[in-house]
Amino acid sequence: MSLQDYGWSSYFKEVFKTLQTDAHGGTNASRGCDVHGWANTGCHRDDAKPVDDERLVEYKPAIVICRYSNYYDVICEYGRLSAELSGGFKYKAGRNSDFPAVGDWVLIDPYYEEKKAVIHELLPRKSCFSRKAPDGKEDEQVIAANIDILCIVSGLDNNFNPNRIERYVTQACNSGAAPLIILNKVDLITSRDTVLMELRKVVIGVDTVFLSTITGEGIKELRSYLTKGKVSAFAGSSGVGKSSIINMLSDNAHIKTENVREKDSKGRHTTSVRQMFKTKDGALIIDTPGMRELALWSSGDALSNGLSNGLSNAFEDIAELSGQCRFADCSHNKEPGCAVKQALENGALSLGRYGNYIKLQKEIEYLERKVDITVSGNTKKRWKEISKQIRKNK
Ligand SMILES: Nc1nc2c(ncn2[C@@H]2O[C@H](COP(=O)(O)OP(=O)(O)OP(=O)(O)O)[C@@H](O)[C@H]2O)c(=O)[nH]1
Ligand SMILES: [Mg+2]
Ligand SMILES: [Zn+2]
Repeated sequence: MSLQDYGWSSYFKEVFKTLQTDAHGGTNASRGCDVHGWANTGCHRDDAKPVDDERLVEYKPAIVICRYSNYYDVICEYGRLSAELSGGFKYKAGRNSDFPAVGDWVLIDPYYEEKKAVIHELLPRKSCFSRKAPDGKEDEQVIAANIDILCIVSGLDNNFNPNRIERYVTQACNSGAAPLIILNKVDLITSRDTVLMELRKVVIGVDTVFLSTITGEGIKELRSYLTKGKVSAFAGSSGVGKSSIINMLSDNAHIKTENVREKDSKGRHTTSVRQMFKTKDGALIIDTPGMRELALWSSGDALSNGLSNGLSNAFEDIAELSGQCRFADCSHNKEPGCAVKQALENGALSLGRYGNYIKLQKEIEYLERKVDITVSGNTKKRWKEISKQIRKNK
């Protein structure tokens, strides 16, 4: 089992390495600074606690693929284990968002023979799709972590509501995931133009796929977005067909689906757990329970800023060399007078490390582009206002 298949990227690898190095030989001072400073590596858990346990070096990274109320299913390099939180973890965690969500990378102490594990740490998130907790408390509920794409599913029966879609798009942009609109049950309508016209009044510039799990239309187009190693979450109201779509995309998903109520096309909240599956192309897809409402939640920090800082921190050597490049905005690729390339040539910098840096830089640029997604002027303005308001209220 390869962790890369589950999205274990250079970003997580670097964070994990830093943690281990610090736990192994770091002084208390450096541990306090680096491990405390999750924010420097792009995490919005600005008060994340340092790792006390010297056994950290023995812990293994694992991804959470299913969250039940008291335990988690995780995948590590040796396969699937059933995991519980350590006492220390529960003690340290205060807010909802401190607990692992599906898509999160955690550090576990594995007990392979019993197929069990204990979760000790949560690695900082690259992105995080949240809403305000539905129980009325001022707290965040993380729906899925580290996702690249948010598939916003809408049914073209009585469920179709462009304003609701706009809300999801807004929250996707806020979370650092690229939104993709899926208009399902296209077999039920005659005019797509009317639907698109209604949608484009509020949402512009977001890719949209017409789909039907009955005729199979649009599945191929949808697959073209869900490529190997990419993580996407399917969200929307109950009964729109999220689980039906996932059943079509993944051979090992056999999720229960249920008819909607005829009079208002409302679903019956059939899915109750968040769970990750794999498509045959190697993409990771998360099914989520239908949402009655999506109350916006802002994680506050500018995600891309955090990530860029994280990159310079993790690759201090390259950051230092960058200062000697001829051009201030050198991308260390083809520019003349590049100190990084020169270090590569004279062996001061290894090709592997340089490769990791470039890959990570691309990932960050991708994230930045996604955050800066082209929603219509009005939507953007309103979104900015909403985000500002939320931050003020925090
Ligand atoms: N006509 C039509 N019906 C569909 C389509 N896709 C799904 N359905 C039906 O819609 C109903 C609800 O589908 P689910 O997949 O259970 O919906 P869900 O979004 O997972 O619902 P929750 O789990 O409650 O959030 C089922 O009866 C499906 O058969 C479609 O493309 N066309
Ligand atoms: Mg479902
Ligand atoms: Zn350079």
